[in-house]
Amino acid sequence: MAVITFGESMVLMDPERSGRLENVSRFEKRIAGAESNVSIALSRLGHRVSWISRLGKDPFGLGIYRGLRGEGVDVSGVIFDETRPTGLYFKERKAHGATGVYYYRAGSAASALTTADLNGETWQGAQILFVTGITPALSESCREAVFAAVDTARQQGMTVVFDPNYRGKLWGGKEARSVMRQIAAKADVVLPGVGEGVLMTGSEEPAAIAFALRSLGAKQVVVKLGPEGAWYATSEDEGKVQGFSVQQVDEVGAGDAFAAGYLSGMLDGLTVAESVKRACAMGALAVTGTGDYENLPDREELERFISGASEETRR
Ligand code: KDG
Repeated sequence: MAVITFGESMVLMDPERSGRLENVSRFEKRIAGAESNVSIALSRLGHRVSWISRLGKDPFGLGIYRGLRGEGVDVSGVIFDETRPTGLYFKERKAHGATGVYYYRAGSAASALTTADLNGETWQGAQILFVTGITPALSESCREAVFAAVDTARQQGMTVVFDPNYRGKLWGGKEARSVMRQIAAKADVVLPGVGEGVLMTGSEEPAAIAFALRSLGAKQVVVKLGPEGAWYATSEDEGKVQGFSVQQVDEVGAGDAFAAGYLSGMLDGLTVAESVKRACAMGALAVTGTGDYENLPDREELERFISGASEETRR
């Protein structure tokens, strides 16, 4: 496998229309989860990726398992939990365009994930470990698993990529800040949004956030700026990459698509700036449709999108 990742996936109940959730009665059942979104995005781009998790032994867990397998993601490390359910969450599409989320995931199968479930000893040959700041917020055993996985990956010479993915509904800012800083210090690449950067470093400017995270130990930092693009910093180079302009439908999943674009660039040996451009293109495509990953491209579509957008800029 090129990439190993693990975390919780849930059934997403996606409202058929916008408006307050108490007045919405029809939902479409989908699959959601930051790490599985990244896995699907990578698989569609032709990379080999393994997603590890615990799912409830229920129809929702089975649906997620089959959905990911159908997308070409390796799910051989997934464990079905006989006693705990698959997590669930509802989206609310607010009239003014923002998206609200309501979780039903406390005590879920994935929250019982342990270090032993990851089988880190089988990762030899993999290039990248991708972890998010959602997993350490789920439970003590999940938090331990993240730190153990990062240590194992480092020992095996893998590149550790960390997306802080702060979820205020799962834990408080103070605790999150401390844990995320510890993970960032051990990561090779950190991919925060500006808000997460502020939380983790206290700095507000992208360049200052990147500098602070690099001072902690991260080698590359890419600060996501939404439609504006992203700011990147490494020991050799720093700069801004312009984003792509699209009609936004649903912003959820954009960060995961961005991460996948960046990982894909790394795996293909692109420069940091080129990888950031690919990441921005993936993020832009993700927001053009509803669902976390449904709108994500295959490689040909992605290349067409990037070159089409550059054509337009030149005209
Ligand atoms: O990035 C999108 C994810 O946040 C969403 O799919 C659900 O993983 C999720 C979470 O925990 O918020």
